[in-house]
Amino acid sequence: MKLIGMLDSPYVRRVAISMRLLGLPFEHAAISVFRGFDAFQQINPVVKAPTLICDDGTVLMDSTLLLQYVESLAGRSLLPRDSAALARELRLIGLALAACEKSAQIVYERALRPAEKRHDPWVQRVTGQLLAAYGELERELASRSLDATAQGLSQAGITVSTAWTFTQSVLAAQVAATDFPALSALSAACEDLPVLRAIPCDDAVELS
Ligand SMILES: N[C@@H](CCC(=O)N[C@@H](CS)C(=O)NCC(=O)O)C(=O)O
Repeated sequence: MKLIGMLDSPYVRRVAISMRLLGLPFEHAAISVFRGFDAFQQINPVVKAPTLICDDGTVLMDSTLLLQYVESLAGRSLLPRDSAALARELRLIGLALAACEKSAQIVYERALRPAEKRHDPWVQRVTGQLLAAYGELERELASRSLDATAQGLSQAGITVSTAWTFTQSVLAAQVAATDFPALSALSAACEDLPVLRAIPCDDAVELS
């Protein structure tokens, strides 16, 4: 299998970390959806990261679908079986993925749209949604955090911490870490685990 996409993408990173945890070997190509658009297009005409090339050549996209596929290969899941625990994890993952999406929209708005064409009400709306997603996560985690040990790390822990690290790397001024102490603490604990340290939020890293 080959995972395409750069590790500064929280979507790519959550899949790479999960595959390592599931014990699934894979090749990695750190191709940018922007600087490497043409090369990416040769692999996946839709140019979405992450893209996974399966061993039979099938090309998959969307991190959640990739996780569904790799978990079926591994024969086990990083999500809990118990339905109440599952609902909580899925809520946290949904909030974290929304935060990733809103962070990326703000980054794209700044990096790709000429300043004179920016629509401030849109940026305000997206920023409000981003802060709402992290506000909900903070509230949830302050009342009950997640297991951040190597043995207990689940998909929610992976996705929440990779989302938070991504947002802090690109929008630290808009999302002040001091306003989100429970999220910051959980993320710091997860980022300190060997599997996350080995797969950093860094566009220069290509996994071997
Ligand atoms: N829902 C998707 C989102 C993936 C996504 O938006 N990835 C970004 C890179 S961080 C991308 O492909 N951007 C290029 C584009 O959308 O044109 C997932 O979970 O994989």
